[in-house]
Amino acid sequence: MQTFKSSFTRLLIVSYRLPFTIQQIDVGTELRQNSGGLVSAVLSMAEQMGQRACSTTKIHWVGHGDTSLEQADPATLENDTFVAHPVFMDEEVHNGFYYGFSNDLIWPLFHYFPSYASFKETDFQYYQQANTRFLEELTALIEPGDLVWIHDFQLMMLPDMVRQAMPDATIGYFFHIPFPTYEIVKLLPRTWRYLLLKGILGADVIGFHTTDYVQHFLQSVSDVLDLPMIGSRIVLPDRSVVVKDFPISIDFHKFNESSQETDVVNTGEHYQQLLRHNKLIFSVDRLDYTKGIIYRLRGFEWFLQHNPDWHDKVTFVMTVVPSRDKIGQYQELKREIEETVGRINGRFGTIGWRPIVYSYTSLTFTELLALYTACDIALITPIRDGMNLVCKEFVASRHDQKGVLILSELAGAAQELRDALIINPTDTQEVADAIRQGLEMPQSEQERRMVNMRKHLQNHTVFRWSHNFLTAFNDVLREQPELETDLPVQAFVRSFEESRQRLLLLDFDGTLAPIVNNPADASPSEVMKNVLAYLAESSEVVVISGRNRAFLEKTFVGIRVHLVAEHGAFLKKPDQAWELLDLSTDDWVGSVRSMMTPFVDRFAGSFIEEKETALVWHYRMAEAEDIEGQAIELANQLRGASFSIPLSIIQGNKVVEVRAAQHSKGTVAHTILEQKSYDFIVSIGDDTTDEDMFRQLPNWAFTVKVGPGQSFARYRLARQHDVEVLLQQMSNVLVTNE
Ligand code: GDG
Repeated sequence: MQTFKSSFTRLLIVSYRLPFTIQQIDVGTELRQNSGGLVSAVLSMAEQMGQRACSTTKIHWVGHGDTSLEQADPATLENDTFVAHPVFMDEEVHNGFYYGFSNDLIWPLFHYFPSYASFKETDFQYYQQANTRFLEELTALIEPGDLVWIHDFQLMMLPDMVRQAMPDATIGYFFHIPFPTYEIVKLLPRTWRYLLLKGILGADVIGFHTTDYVQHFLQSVSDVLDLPMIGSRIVLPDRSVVVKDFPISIDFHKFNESSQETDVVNTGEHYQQLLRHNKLIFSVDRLDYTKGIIYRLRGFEWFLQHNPDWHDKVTFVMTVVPSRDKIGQYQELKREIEETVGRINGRFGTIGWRPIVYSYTSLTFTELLALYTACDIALITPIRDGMNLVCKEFVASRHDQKGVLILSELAGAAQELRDALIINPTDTQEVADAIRQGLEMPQSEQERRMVNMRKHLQNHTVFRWSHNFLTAFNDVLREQPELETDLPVQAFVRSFEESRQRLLLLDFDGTLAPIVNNPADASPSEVMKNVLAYLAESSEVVVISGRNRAFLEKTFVGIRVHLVAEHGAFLKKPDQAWELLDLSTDDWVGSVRSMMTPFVDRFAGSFIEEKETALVWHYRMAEAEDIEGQAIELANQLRGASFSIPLSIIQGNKVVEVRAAQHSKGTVAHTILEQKSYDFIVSIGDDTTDEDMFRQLPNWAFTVKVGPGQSFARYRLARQHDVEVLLQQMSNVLVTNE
């Protein structure tokens, strides 16, 4: 597997936690590695880099440092792979930033526990101050050619801080926990959510574990910052940001191989002996309410209650790793876990059998692997989890291709490990059923599932994760490209060039002319006017605007374009007078009546009412069972049919009403399309009123939305200026052909 792009001289990782504790020893200090999801992932990556390590390729890691280390000799803060850069801050700032804002607000909120979230203005200030402390440490460190990779929810404001301080820096940001839907983000005060999202957007590449989290993030950015998005890029005024999913993983070979080592095998056999060769269920997680430990216990209890034949034959080894247990909520959770374990063991246990072997401790790597390999089921049931590496490690450890993974659908990993028994952790019965299914699963099925999952993990390792993240920087555009769009420009221009009957439907404000404060001052650039004049010689160019007739006439004087004023009420062809577009024709009435009549015939009691401006099918008195379905059917038939003018079809209370549509950009587009048959249509607009126009066009037409926001259009141009560039490219191709 390839590693980094050599274009980066050094890698600077920034995370709340340093990947090692810096411990006082007799003479000075030394670095010792910690455990943890992020740590495991980056350490694996570091190991790979370390194989080719020389002093210049060391990874610099900036992370929070205990104040006791302030006096440490910097020379002792490095090992063969890393240089550690501890960030120090006042205890009060740290408490508000870490325990407060990060762990008491963002963590519960982003894991969908809003009732656990504590919103404190002072904590937000501490969060800003702490992020600034990280910035200060970084500023002293960054050199040209460095890649700065910032991690996780504790440092959401840092990317933008670095960007402001060093506009040319290359910055990556990875978010390790779930990014929730906008409904959750919206619970944050307006300024906070604005500053947090803006903070993240300081990066060049932003990564999440799953496509869902990416979508949620983009939705929040769109709602809060209203920025245009082109494919996987968010377009800012001076640069664009790549946002993508990068599912984190593990070092497959490390788990596959280490699990076959003698001490692991011996420890596993020892556990099996101690537990009288019962079937083993295993789980390990940090003490946290997101991990679903109580639900898991309830699932196991339900299983025992309904499966007495399994009593005495199965043992659940449940390890909870101490974490944050100075916080009241966590102490309460620990108490509840211990009470529940006690109750279940008391209820089902016997002198010779303890159904749950619970420990509140952390395991050595050997013990962890021994349990991964000795167990029959890994029971991983978080209520929310960004990814969850434990389940991946379990699968990678099963070189024997045995064992069953029961996995919560609410863990990011469930998107990848489809051959697990996927459960919802709050569904006690489902968990219990999965336990039984897992215990009784034939070996051949275990193997089939395990082989598939192992294949996936073998191909999607942590090296691939970091590699993909780093290569995403290749897609970063440091300078705004000439044309920022997802339109297949070449194919588009070719199709324009090859067509004979061309129609260009163009909105005015924000499309042909930049938006300005005083609407009277809006005007297309000279370049734009020339291009329009040129295109109008061989194509039908229609400017469709909400503006009045006088304004449009004055603005486009001397240019032979068609003008549509007041959202479709008036049309002016070149050298002709303005005409009022008449929507009052009742040509449509006969056709609509003939579509409604079969329904009247079929459903006794229903009838057609003919109003002056509308035709209505009433079915209140009809008694057929599926009458509502029939009403939908009629409305669909009407919507699918083509009439002389656009109609509005409304499904009301026991009625289907059809009337001529009001003037809109859609009605005028419809009228224009009726007049001629075109073989090329492009429609460009930035406003919600342009959506009516997009909807009226055939699905092969090029409909293009300018700027941010939801749209019915197939394509997008990021900025108004891009319209000019696109139209220029279209006119260039005609010039070349002359
Ligand atoms: C975040 C997200 C995301 C656990 N207990 C022991 C032990 N561990 C190791 C495991 C695994 C790691 O800790 C836990 O990884 P997770 O993925 O479950 O979660 P977090 O560290 O909380 O982190 C999470 C992760 O970031 C990565 O992006 O997956 O969703 O919350 O490696 O093996 N290791 C040892 N003894 C233990 O008792 N030796």
